[in-house]
Amino acid sequence: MPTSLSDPAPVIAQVPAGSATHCPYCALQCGMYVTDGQITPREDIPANAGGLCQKGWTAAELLSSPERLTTPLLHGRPAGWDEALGFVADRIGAVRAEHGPDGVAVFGGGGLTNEKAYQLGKFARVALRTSQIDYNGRFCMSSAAAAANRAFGMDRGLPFPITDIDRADAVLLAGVNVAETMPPFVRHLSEMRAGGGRLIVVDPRLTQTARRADLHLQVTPGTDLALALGLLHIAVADGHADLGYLESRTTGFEAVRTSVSAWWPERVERVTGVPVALMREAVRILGEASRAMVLTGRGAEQHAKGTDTVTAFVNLALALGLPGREGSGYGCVTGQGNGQGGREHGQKADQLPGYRKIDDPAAREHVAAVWGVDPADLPGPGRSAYELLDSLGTPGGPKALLLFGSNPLVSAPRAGHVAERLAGLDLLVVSDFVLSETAAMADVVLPTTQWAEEAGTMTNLEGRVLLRRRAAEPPEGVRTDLEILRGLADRMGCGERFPTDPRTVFDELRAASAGGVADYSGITYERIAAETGVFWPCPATGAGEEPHPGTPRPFLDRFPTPDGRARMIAVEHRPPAEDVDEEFPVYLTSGRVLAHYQSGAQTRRIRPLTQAAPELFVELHPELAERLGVAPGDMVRVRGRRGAAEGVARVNDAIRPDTVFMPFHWEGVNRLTNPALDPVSRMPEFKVCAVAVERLAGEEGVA
Ligand SMILES: Nc1nc2c(c(=O)[nH]1)N[C@H]1C(S)=C(S)[C@@H](COP(=O)(O)OP(=O)(O)OC[C@H]3O[C@@H](n4cnc5c(=O)[nH]c(N)nc54)[C@H](O)[C@@H]3O)O[C@H]1N2
Ligand SMILES: Nc1nc2c(c(=O)[nH]1)N[C@H]1C(S)=C(S)[C@@H](COP(=O)(O)OP(=O)(O)OC[C@H]3O[C@@H](n4cnc5c(=O)[nH]c(N)nc54)[C@H](O)[C@@H]3O)O[C@H]1N2
Ligand code: SF4
Ligand SMILES: [Mo]
Repeated sequence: MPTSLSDPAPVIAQVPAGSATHCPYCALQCGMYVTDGQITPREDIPANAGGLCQKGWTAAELLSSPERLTTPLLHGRPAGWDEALGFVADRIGAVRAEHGPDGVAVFGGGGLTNEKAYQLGKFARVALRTSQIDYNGRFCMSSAAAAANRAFGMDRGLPFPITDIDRADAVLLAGVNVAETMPPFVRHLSEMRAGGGRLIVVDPRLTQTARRADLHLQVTPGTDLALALGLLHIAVADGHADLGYLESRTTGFEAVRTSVSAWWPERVERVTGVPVALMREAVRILGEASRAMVLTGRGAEQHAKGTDTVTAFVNLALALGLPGREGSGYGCVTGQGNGQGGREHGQKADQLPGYRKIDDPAAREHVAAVWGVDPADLPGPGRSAYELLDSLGTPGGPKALLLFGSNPLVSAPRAGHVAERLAGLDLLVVSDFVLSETAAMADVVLPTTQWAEEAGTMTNLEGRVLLRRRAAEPPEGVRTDLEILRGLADRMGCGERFPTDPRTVFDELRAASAGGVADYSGITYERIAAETGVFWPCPATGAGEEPHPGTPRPFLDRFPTPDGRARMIAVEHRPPAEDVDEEFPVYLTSGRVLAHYQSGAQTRRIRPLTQAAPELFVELHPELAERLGVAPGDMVRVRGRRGAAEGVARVNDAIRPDTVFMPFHWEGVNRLTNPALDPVSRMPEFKVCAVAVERLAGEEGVA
């Protein structure tokens, strides 16, 4: 009898057995086959249609890497599973006895499959009964999510298939560098441009993406909100507002129109550094297009005003009549592999599965019934990611932390402080397949399986639910995250509530999500395999009824708000939380390079990738370099109010002279970044802080 995916059910066996899966990294979730450790791209997945980036091509190297963890570590020494899990359960028991259930915290990740993210949220609420759970998506998607929920009543990254981009007449990308962050995405933009479409890129740097654009708006870091207000001002003044659409599909336009009236173009140029003529041209291109898209990424979102910035771009899209029109719309370019699904099924501090709110009595009742517990026993909302990390080991804060799928020592803002907080814990437990910087600090490290060694579903940037199959044998000694959670639950007396078979967990997730905003109840592993993915919402239908087809474009007829209309909300620009001054005269911004992924825990262990991008660098403009006496290749120190980091100088005129850029794939930049939080989304201000840059004496480079 087939019982699990390692022993697949008949429909799945029609697909080349066990080898069709998806990339371990970003939200494009490129389809690939993994056969005997060799990777080949899949043609049938529209996002990549046969393409992969360098990270995807080399992803299998980590499966057999000597740096792979294959045995639990207890205070740094190898231990058996029984000893390690027994130790963790005992310590959790002791912390709970002394500090109550909120003494134990959980931190998850947007790279976890839907099944793991769901199980982690359930484990926190049912086994630990703690309110203290959040995840790294708070550093990634939360501002765009908050703005989309506010405007549309639903947060689905792209509310349309990615192939809609191919046929657009105009696309505006605000703070997105897909040429490095999702290379196969560029094909969709190229297709669009080949058909006569125009590309507008807003970025303080002339990135590889901006080089492909018709217009590059080289904005000052932290001023996108002013820019979006200015673009809307021009759109209204020049008669591009779609009044019929605004009347029938939105509310709030009048207040928004009034609020942008003071953002005349010359004022916006002074704040943003973007010339008036370029703004007018951008609006003309968008306004005259019959199919246009406004897309935001982390460059516009990772700010203490990210939610309002995205709201301003959404307002622009709404004024032009784009969202809910086929071939047009607003979208956020989601980041992590399961950045979308990871934010729907309950690893967020304020959330229950199906994108339900944890403080909604009806949601609590529904999910408690699926979990077989009393709704009154479910904890309430907890702290957001940075606030959680900041509270660790403090009076009133958690004393133990279980971490699955994140490396906050490298990736959290004000990382020096986060390191102190982690060091102050009574118990730090990390599940990982490599010894990340954070795992190296842990009391207990639990070695887990990697993407190709386990099954599960991932929801890509389009809201398309995909199936990862088990395509390789895991090394002896490792366990899946689901097995790890089960092992702990067993020792806490509730093991039977935590099955380890991904399909069983998915079936429970479907029931828990039924009736929620992100309804997966009509999606099955078989359907995903047969249809190359299913778009949520996809509610289950009754016996004998046609299955629900899934929802590629959820806003065509109405928005999922109480009155069916999109809500336009007036927002105001304000400066960054930390602006430049005499002591710290340069803006620091941060982001990604093609060869590395996130904190680098995975990609810094893959040789072709470290050869392509070997070290931390600081990108600066020739004018700034000259003023500082810095030559290409010199070591420079970047200093700010919270710490300092050193890197190799890269001098080029692709960046603004008032700004330096550093990638965050190595420890460093986050010692400098500002944990000022967005008041709505609790997203930290990764993309702008004030620094001083100096050449390190005696470290002369070669020009
Ligand atoms: N190679 C690679 N690809 C990845 C990842 C990775 O780590 N490496 N991570 C994945 C994840 S989780 C995510 S979230 C996505 C992120 O994907 P992107 O959002 O494309 O990535 P970033 O490089 O963080 O930021 C994009 C751009 O924002 C610009 N920027 C900086 N400050 C500002 C500003 O104030 N305004 C504007 N308009 N732009 C600004 C930067 O110069 C940068 O070019 O990538 C995914 N793909
Ligand atoms: N300065 C600056 N900082 C940033 C950003 C920025 O633009 N600038 N971007 C932010 C963004 S958008 C993000 S998404 C975060 C990401 O930053 P992190 O949260 O640190 O993400 P990763 O580096 O992907 O960490 C994932 C860790 O979990 C492990 N892992 C991967 N898959 C699994 C799994 O299935 N199970 C388990 N148990 N472990 C797994 C990996 O080996 C790795 O050690 O960084 C944020 N930090
Ligand atoms: S673009 Fe993203 S999903 Fe595709 S191969 Fe590269 S890292 Fe993997
Ligand atoms: Mo992200």
